[in-house]
Amino acid sequence: MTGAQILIECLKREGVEVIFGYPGGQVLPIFDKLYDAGLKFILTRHEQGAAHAADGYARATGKTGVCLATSGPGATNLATGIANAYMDSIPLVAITGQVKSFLIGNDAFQEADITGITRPITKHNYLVKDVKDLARIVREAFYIASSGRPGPVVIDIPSDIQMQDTEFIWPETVDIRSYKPTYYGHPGQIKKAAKLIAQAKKPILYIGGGIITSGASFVLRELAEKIQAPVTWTLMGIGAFPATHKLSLGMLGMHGTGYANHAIMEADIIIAVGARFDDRVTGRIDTFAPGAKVIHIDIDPASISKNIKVDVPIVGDARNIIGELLEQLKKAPDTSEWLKIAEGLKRKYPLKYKDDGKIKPQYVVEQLYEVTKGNAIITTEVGQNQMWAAQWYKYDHPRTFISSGGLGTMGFGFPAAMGAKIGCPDKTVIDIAGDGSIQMNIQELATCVCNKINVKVAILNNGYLGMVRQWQELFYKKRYSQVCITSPDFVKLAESYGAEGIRVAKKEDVRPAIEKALAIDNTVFIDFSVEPEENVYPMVPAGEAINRMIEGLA
Ligand SMILES: Cc1ncc(C[n+]2csc(CCOP(=O)(O)OP(=O)(O)O)c2C)c(N)n1
Repeated sequence: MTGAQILIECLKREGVEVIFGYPGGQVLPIFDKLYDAGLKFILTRHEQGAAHAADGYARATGKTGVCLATSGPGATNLATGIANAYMDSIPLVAITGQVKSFLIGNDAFQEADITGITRPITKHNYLVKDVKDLARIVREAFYIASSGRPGPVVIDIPSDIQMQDTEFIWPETVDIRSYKPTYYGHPGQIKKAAKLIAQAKKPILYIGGGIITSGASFVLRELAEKIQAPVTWTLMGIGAFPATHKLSLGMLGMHGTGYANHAIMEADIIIAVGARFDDRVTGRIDTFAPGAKVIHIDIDPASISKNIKVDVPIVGDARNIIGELLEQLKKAPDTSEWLKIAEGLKRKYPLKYKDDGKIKPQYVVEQLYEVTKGNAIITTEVGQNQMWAAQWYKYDHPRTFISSGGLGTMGFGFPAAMGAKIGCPDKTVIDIAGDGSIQMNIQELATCVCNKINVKVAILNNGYLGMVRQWQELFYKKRYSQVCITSPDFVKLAESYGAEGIRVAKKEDVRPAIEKALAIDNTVFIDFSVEPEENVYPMVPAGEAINRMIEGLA
């Protein structure tokens, strides 16, 4: 078989259902074999769109996403998407073409050192130097991408190697000497944690994306109910615990709920699972949860005690460890007083906005929740839209909130929605977008229409790069520098691509427009003219303690 044939055979054996990508000179042999390979291929309109779509597919399904691009500019266009997946620990295999082996290093046409460029933003990467290694490399790439703490893996394949012949040998097993993720926690540490929890008076569960990755939502819920501890989560942890559950405290951090931020500061034990104490969560580190002992469960040993000193570190898979912990926990703590305090905080610091008859972005998100009854997959762009989507839609299931957490990539939500819809065709998929972000990958409208990918885009159109404007308002004396952004006529633009557009300028039209959009069997842009200077509250100023929030409302 040729290298290209081997690649495709390997992808099939890995169970790949769909590849997102874009052709070019250095991947012609692969595209030639794809012609009749029977694999679903989605031709995006930009390689960045392909990477984000593969990422969205992976987040929605739990499977590994695959994207493919040519060398040089094709590969560098993937780089943002690869970094995005890396920051959020998303399993992704990115395949790139490379110039012919003997031209590497010669500044050949469309040569870019993509393994060099992506080294800091991949879990691992490969430059294939011998066609005989290809099958093993593909197998390893999928294994590395999806095991342990998942992440993106790049396979860079020179075009001459794609054409060379060799015998195809499928490696039945993968054995990488230097890579052995730990899945089971240390029994002694688990025992210690169980003991601490049993003595707790004010325990709190602080959970992140790791719960979703490990499929631990169900056992986590069991643990929370058993120890009657309130649960708060990071942006990446949204959906890991039901937002409508009575123990839920919502998201914490910079734009988290007031009650979560106050509660964690009062806790005596923090049980952190699959979360990494990001600065957006802890605020000023030296003031964070002063009275709490910290139990940290994470599959990545490098995450433990990186930002916060941990009392009981447990390395391994969240689902296994929580299961063990449940067995060890003989006696549940009495938290009735603590839950009363948490309830009091909920009453004292509710999420709120001023309803003055204009279209408030929060109201739009609430209506999206009401109309979809919480059953949609929501993707987001980045900025205020993202925070409102996190705050005002209630997520009860894992993999229903898809957002760029670590990198904060504008232009992520729309292609990610495409990928999510391909992975979950029976679900309603809605991208909650800003007027700035949507313009970063708006060309994927063509991909949606051409492939009949029915996603909805709810544009919270405030005429600004809203989140940056908010910072300029609050911290730069309203000196609005380069944040007023013009947009095309989104309705006409959608129509010109063969999609549909709806403009909403009055509050009473919000709900009917959403209902109408959902009934249309096509991609729809709904352009909501929202209050231009609405802010996201509460807000913890950067570098402040997380219970020192700007409330924003009288
Ligand atoms: C690719 C990229 N460039 C710049 C930024 C910095 N940034 C963060 S939020 C934001 C404004 C987003 O504006 P918009 O999409 O209109 O959303 P809004 O905040 O108004 O909801 C910008 C420019 C970013 N996150 N990503």
